[in-house]
Amino acid sequence: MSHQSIIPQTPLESKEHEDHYNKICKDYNHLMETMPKSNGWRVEHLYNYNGFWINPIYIKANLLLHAYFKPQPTDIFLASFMKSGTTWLKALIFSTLTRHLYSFSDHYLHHHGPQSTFPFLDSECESYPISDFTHMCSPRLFATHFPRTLLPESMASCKFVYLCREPKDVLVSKWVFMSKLREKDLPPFSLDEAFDLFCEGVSDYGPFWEHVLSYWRPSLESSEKILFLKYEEVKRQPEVVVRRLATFMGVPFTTEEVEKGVVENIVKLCSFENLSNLEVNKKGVEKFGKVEVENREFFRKGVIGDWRNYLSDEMKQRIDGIIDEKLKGSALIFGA
Ligand code: PAP
Repeated sequence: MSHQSIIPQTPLESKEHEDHYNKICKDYNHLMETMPKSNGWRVEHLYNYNGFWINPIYIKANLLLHAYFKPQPTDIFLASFMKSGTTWLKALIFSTLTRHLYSFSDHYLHHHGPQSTFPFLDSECESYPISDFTHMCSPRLFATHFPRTLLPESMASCKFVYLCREPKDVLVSKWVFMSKLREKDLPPFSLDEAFDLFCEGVSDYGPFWEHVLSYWRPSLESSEKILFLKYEEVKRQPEVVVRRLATFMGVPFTTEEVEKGVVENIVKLCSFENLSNLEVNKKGVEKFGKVEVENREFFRKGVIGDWRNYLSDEMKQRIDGIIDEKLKGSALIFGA
């Protein structure tokens, strides 16, 4: 599917609004004609937008986000590279923050997919007018896959939880997911092709290493604003991570809560085994802009190291070499 130029669809409130929106449309159309493009994973092409490979829908969303989204200092963002465990972290963050509102025997997450717990900002900004999100209680929670450098500077006062994951597991998870959602009129997408593109940095929101570094570097300077997490550490020590999350979000667990097992209950509620077996996550569907995704697609295996079932030794050597080189000097490392 090739991209289409955007023209205003909605009657706009005033001449000033109309001019502003028309300018954004013009900028978008100009970008689409000038940006380098490469093969896409789900859609035909990704475009290199300020150093990152982005689906055209989200380039437009990014322009609208910059123009209209008004962050509040109390907002908390869950930022992640795709397929790093966003679904899991959404469930953990939501159930930690709302722990006084739901009982663990009849919880919101028993009836709703984790992706529905708070808005995915990138999709929310897909079309004009975007919501002002003023109906949301404070602190408002949002998820995004945009790298830090593609987000407005005005978000600097907000808190970010950043989640990343071992890149070979990300690659495999992303290839399986995108192959399923791939537009039907496109040819099949082989793992070899996905692998080569990933190594060149070309996958939605890539290069992987630039994305991770865009949050890693500022997290070193302001750990009170950016909590940098790895999927593997959440897997190994979920209770420790949930307690860190609560403290970071300004709602630390009390001794009484810890003694009553609230942390363990949250971890159990959000475990892969529990969530993936719920009816809502076997049969339910979530809408992201115009794209519908079955909840079960967000739960595949949920393990560390599944790349071993897909990548050869040679592929491992190549991708590890690239990641080592790109992250050199950053002190950021991923386990094998
Ligand atoms: P997204 O980028 O489309 O939002 P995201 O949720 O970040 O996807 O990643 C999905 C991965 O998290 C899947 O990994 P896999 O393909 O290697 O299996 C999915 O299985 C895994 N996942 C989802 N929920 C959980 C969970 N509760 N615990 C551990 N892993 C999980």
